[in-house]
Amino acid sequence: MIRKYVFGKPFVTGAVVKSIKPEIEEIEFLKKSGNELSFQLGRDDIVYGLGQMTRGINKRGWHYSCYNLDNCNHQEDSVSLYGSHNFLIVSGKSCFGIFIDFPGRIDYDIGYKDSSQMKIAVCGDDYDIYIITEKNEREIVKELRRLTGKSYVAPKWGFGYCQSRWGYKSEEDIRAVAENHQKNDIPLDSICMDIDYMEDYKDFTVDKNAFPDLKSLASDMAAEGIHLVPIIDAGVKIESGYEVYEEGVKNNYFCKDKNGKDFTAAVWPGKVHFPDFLQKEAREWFGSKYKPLIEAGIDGFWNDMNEPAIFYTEKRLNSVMNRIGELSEKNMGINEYFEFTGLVNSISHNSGDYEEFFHNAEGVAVSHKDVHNLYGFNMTRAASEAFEKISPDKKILIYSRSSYIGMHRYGGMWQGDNRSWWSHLLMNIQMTASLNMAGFLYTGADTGGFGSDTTEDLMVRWLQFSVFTPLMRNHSAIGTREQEVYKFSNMEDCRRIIKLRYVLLPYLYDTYLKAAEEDDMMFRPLGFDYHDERSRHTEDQLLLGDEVMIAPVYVQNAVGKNVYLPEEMMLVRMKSANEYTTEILSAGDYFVKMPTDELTFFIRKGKSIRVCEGGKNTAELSDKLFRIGYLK
Ligand code: MIG
Repeated sequence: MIRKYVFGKPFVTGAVVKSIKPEIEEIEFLKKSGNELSFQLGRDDIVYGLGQMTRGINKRGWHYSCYNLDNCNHQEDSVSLYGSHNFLIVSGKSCFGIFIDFPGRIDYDIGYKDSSQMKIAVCGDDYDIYIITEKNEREIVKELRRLTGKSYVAPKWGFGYCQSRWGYKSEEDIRAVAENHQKNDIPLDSICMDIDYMEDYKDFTVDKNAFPDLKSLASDMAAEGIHLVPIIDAGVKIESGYEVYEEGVKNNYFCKDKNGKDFTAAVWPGKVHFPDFLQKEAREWFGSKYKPLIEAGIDGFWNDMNEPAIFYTEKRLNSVMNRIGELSEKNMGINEYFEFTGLVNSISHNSGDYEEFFHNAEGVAVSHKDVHNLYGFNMTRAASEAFEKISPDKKILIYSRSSYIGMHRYGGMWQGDNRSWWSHLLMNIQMTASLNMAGFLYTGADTGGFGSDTTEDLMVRWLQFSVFTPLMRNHSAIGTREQEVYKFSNMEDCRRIIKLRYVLLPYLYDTYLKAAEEDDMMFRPLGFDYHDERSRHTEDQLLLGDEVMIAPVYVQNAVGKNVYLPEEMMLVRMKSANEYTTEILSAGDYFVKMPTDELTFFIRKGKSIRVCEGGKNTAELSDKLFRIGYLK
């Protein structure tokens, strides 16, 4: 059951698809005072949720802020990431879900200042609160999905292995990736094209020197079963004569500054304007720009920098420069030195810049600050709605960096700029469960880690987790150690795991489709199905569908890990479709050896999964299907 409570005059975010009559009674469960909601946490209560966020599956013991942020240095103490998913489930004596539909900032203190108190501060007066009560956590999630709509369904090839790197500079680089996969017998379904393919980082352009004939490249790749997936950034370069810029200016499709002029910020292309994705016309216009690429044979995209990320604005840069000028005239003492570094660091991703521009929401000027969390959502909506028209018969793959609840209807998301850290592998595991709660089924993190240098064992361990997630993409940042798996001495182990992805694909894709159809989750915390204390507090094992439990290794040099089995399960060790062993283990604790050259997972009591013999890509999957698990 869902109850809706309306405060003030909420902005229509587009998160919700079902209209519900608001209650007039006092809000249930939570105490409201001004715009702060509080809840007394019981000793054993778990607080699930917040989608894309740092920390564990249980969000207790820290504070968070849902305000989309490009934070490529995020770690344990970060409080904001790329998306905002204001959905929590309190599970304990009472069990209920809360969804706050508000496009500005919301701060959460979940037992941080006082371990027995949860406090939610909405930074505004106008919002909807939905309280969901159902018989268990999984049903609460389903009810949220019925409220916010069906999850986007990615094409099957989006489940293939993807190789990506920021720094593939030319057609030759792309062809080399394809060839190396072929030569080394490593399956591959797609290659991402990062910003380097564009001419001067201009959206919807292709650098003619580096990529003289994108159409032939795409068709050569297609012949090998490989899809190209170019990136599109939010900011449109200011350059006279550049069509996208000219049209945007002419039609008032860009966000405006305080004086009604097109707002300028600097991102990769240099000075840019931001399309006003809150305007329907601007969405239709921007969406139509994907068409030539689709006509050239492209059928997948990733939308980046759409928080939107801002490297600097002229105004802030000038004021910082002036102050630095003043400081540099003196002989800088230690205090001035710290002021100086602080000033420099304040230039990028400064949320103060969000007060400087405005959207035209159906004729009303709205400060970006108040609707900030809707930007990436609407960029992806623009693309997704356009794809329905441009390519009604063929599903286009789309995933975004920034998001808000409701965007799950239009596309998937990747988990942003992580690092090649073991802690980020664990975070990836935990975040996958939380994202599923918020409706984001098509998701995955940069396998191997984006920033920092990866290691061979981190890569194979990460693959051992990503092998289960919808997006399985090896992506890394320019300047870091190259991490295409064929560059590693442990290529054979990596190849084995990637091949197993294709073996598992019938099961994975079916499970995903079923979750999308039934408004369900693909990945769940153990506590959703098992209610014993150990299960409820397990942070590093997940349930996949109704059949599988996974327990990935995320510690360097580990030979295995402690695994908790809430009930009898079958331990499966797989090296390939033809080489695997199974062993039935009764409920309890085990140290399970997990070598890097096999995939280790568990099949739940009485269940089985349908797999195949694999293939070099999703189009050429073997039709020899067989079952693993409890077979009668
Ligand atoms: O400021 O396009 O998250 O995946 O490789 C960095 C370059 C911009 C951020 C994305 C990342 C991508 C990178 N982009």
